[in-house]
Amino acid sequence: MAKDDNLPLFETKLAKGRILFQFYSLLIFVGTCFIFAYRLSHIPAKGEPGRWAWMGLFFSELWFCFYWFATTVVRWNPIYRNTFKDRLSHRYEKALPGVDIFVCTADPVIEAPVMVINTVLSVMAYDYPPEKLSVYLSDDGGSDLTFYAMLEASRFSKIWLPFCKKFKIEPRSPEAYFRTAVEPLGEPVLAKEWSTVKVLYEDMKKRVENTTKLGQISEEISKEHKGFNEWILGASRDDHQTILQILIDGRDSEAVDIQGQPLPTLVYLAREKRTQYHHHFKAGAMNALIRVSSRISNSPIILNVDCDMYSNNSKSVRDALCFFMDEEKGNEVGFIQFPQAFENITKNDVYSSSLNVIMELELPGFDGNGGPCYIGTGCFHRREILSGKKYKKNYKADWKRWSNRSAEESTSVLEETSKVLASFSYEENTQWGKEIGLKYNCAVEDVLTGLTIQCRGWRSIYFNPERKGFLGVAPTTLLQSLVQHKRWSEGDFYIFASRNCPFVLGYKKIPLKLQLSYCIYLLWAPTSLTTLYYATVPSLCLLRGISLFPQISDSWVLTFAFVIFLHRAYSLGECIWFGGTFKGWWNDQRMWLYKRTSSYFFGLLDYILKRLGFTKSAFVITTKVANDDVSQRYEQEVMEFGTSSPMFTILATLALLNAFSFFGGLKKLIADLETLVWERFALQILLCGLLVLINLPVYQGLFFRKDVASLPTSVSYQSTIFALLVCAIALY
Ligand SMILES: *[C@@H]1O[C@H](CO)[C@@H](O)[C@H](O)[C@H]1NC(C)=O
Ligand SMILES: *[C@@H]1O[C@H](CO)[C@@H](O)[C@H](O)[C@H]1NC(C)=O
Ligand SMILES: CC(=O)N[C@H]1CO[C@H](CO)[C@@H](O)[C@@H]1O
Repeated sequence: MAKDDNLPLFETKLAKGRILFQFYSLLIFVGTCFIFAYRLSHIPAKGEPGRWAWMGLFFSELWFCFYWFATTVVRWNPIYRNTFKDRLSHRYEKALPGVDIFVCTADPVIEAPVMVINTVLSVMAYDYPPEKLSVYLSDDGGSDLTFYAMLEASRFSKIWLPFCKKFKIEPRSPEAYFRTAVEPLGEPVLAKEWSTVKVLYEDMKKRVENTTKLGQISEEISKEHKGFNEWILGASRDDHQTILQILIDGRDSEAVDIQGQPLPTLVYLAREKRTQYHHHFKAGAMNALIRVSSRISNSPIILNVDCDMYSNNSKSVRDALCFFMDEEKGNEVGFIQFPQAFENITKNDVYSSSLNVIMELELPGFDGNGGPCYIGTGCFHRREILSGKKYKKNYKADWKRWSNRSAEESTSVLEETSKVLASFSYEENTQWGKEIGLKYNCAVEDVLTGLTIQCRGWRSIYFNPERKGFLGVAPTTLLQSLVQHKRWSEGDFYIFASRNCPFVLGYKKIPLKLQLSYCIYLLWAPTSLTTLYYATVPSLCLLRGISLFPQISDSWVLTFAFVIFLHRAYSLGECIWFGGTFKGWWNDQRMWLYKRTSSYFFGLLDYILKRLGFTKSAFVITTKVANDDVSQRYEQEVMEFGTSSPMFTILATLALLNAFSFFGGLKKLIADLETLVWERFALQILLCGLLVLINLPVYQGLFFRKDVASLPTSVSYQSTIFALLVCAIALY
């Protein structure tokens, strides 16, 4: 036995510079105490104007302080992980477990089939024994176009996989690879094969795109595979029988690539859908996949990725196994979450969609507090935990006893017997969606499912390698970004306000610091109210002539200045540290405000309306394809409005309201140079001015831009009227 046989398969490191952060937190804490002391000792007397506004402000500050406390708990103790893949393969190469990979897509128009198969090909090409890999595509769009693309992918994989392995290329999504790779002219062998494969890929892409554009399968193509018959029988998007096709059966001795090596199993699934039944969106699709795969391959490890997230690192499976198979700590690990990273981020990240601080700092912080949440994609699970298994001391994974399939069972028999598992009736009156599988009836089923798993005693691990494991496409318009956050905030608040609240569900099951950590996302929605308050009331009071902050000559002003300055300076530092720019930070501040005043506010409204029984939940997928104009504006970092949406009306109203108040305040200042207006209102004018500054793109969109992506005139009218109305009410 070699002596490294006892060494762990992964290591954990503490973040550096925690002392500095702790010192900073202490300063903020003391500063905030002073602010509260000021608020309490200076409450306007009964009958004086502004008493209620003052109380509201005090309450908002209390709330912000609590929220800040939760974000500090998250940042207190971030940890970082590192794996030793060489030790893994040295010890376990022959005994590696099977891995099932789920890719979910929901709409052939929004999620282009070419993108979907690129993701599928990238995960088929993992550096892992192919006979142990099975890739499942769940197509909730139930589209023959996607099926056709998968058929093409299954053929192309026979060339692509050996090519990847022979030349060890990265990344293994053909589109991403050929987009960035330079032709290897120096190496004749590679160069020849390289251009052949490239041409073959481009041809296939053309065929898939042509068919997608046409919107239907030609008769010639439909003769190529028996699977197309399912659509001839009449399958529409929301009403069809289960369609299950095993495109490559890894057990089949003929399923080999052009070099005679085995291929991963590849399965296409469109679960049964009937218009009269609720199908539970992605959670329903995942649960159908869990059942179907348990019949076909039943691997002990499941990876799930969204269809726009290709694998950027062919070793990610091995990374994940280093955690699961570690002899000492591996057995308590339930799931391993990789970060969500994007390749479409522009330099200054206008919509703040890189989620950098969340991925680089907050989730490592969760890990330090007991384990990251599950974020729905790029996550490896143990199959058992998805069937509701509780962690027990001395649990030991058995990586062998898995396959349910008898040796002589043919592919078509297997297809038939697996189909029932994806049918509707199968779930009726069972625990699926409740105790087993992913949870239903929540817009962020992933977070809820992850929390439940943690409460069953399993540890989760966050693994964020330098080279990202998965790369996706970030929202490229303002509305997409706002709508996405609306759904998240609504679902998150739903969890908080239900019996699944971390403080209730997790009581004595997960550490208190982890329960608190969850709050920073679960409480997004209510944070909208205090933000709205802070963004309107001080400005309106300025207009009205009510002072809410200390005079500039008063020493109390120092505490406000100190806390605000330090807090923002820290945030700027954090942003720059994780690879941002100053402008990127400024954009992030704007998006912080916009998300809180529109997305989270509407998320809260939606939650309340749903509770009162008014609206049904609808899962809105954010578009992953953009037309050329939109992409161009995105690349130039010009803010995209273009349509009228209540969210834009709110944003524009707030922007105008602050502009009016700001100019009203200035007017007072100039008219009354004697009477110390500046003295009394300095902080309010400053706050209002900052809000105006941050809203510059909105004024541009309202008045100065003429392109199609400016704010529509209807929004301009509405917001102007609303803003004037509110100002008038405040004045009289
Ligand atoms: C795709 O369609 C174009 C015209 O729409 C045609 O010229 C081209 O040959 C088609 N390509 C393939 C691969 O079918
Ligand atoms: C993706 O992988 C490539 C190498 O294949 C690497 O150069 C690149 O940095 C990776 N991207 C990210 C965001 O990590
Ligand atoms: C949807 C979208 O905008 N996709 C773009 C992502 O970024 C790549 C490279 O920067 C573009 O080629 C895509 O069009």
